[in-house]
Order: sequence, then structure tokens, then C-alpha cells
Amino acid sequence: MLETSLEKALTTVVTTFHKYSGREGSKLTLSRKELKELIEKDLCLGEPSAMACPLDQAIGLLVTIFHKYSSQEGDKNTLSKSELKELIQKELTIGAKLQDAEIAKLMDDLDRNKDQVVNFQEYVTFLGALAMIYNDILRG
Ligand SMILES: [Ca+2]
Ligand SMILES: [Ca+2]
Repeated sequence: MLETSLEKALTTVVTTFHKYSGREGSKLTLSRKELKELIEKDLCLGEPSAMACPLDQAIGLLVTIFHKYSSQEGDKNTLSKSELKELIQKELTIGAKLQDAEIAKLMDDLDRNKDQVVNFQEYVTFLGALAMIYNDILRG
């Protein structure tokens, strides 16, 4: 059921988290040492080899998808309601199943500062919520 590239990218982020969070202490949190290892081994942060790093690629893709839709109309750096709707319908498996009213409610939830557009920070909050859902699915 995890099919689109956005969903694959989120799965990579969640999987990478668990790869390290299970090493010591609580399995559900990253200790300082686990976080350090994750950053050192799985993040390339713009190094020439960054494209070979699945985590960097995944995060890059999540950013690229935002801009692909946000640049279509109005402010290039925010998603209008129709831009967000298109993103949800094209990039999420569940998008095709959502009714217009459900998408409208989702937009309303995402638009925290009520300026009628979804900025990058609000989008990241949305991805975080999605990641939590996939986290539950992946853990079974
Ligand atoms: Ca826009
Ligand atoms: Ca907003």
C-alpha cells in the first residue's frame, strides 16, 4: 500500500529512524549517540556523494515535491488550496480516495496560521503526521 515516491521517501525516513533507535535504551527514541550515528552514517548533507545516500535522497524528494506544486500559481513558496489538493491527489495513495470535503478539512487542519495557504513549515508538520501513520503501519 506504500507506493508513491513521496510515500517511499517517508518510509525511508521512518526506517532509518528505527535502524538507529533500536540500538540502545528505548526502541522508540533516538539517544544522543544513536542520533549522532544516524547523522554520521546515513546523512551526507550536500557532500558530492549525497545522491548515494537514501536518507538525503528521500528528504530531497520531499522538498522537491513541495516546490513542484507550490510553484504552480500565486506565491512560489506556499501551496494554495488547489495546489495542495493536487499534491494530495497525485502524490498520496489515499488522495484518490478522499472526498472533496475531507481534503478541505485536511487543508484547514494544515493551515495552522490561517492565511489560506500552506507554507513549507506547515507542509513539514503534515509530513510528520504522515510519518507517524507509516511508523504505526511498519511496526505492525
Ligand atoms: Ca503557490
Ligand atoms: Ca498557512
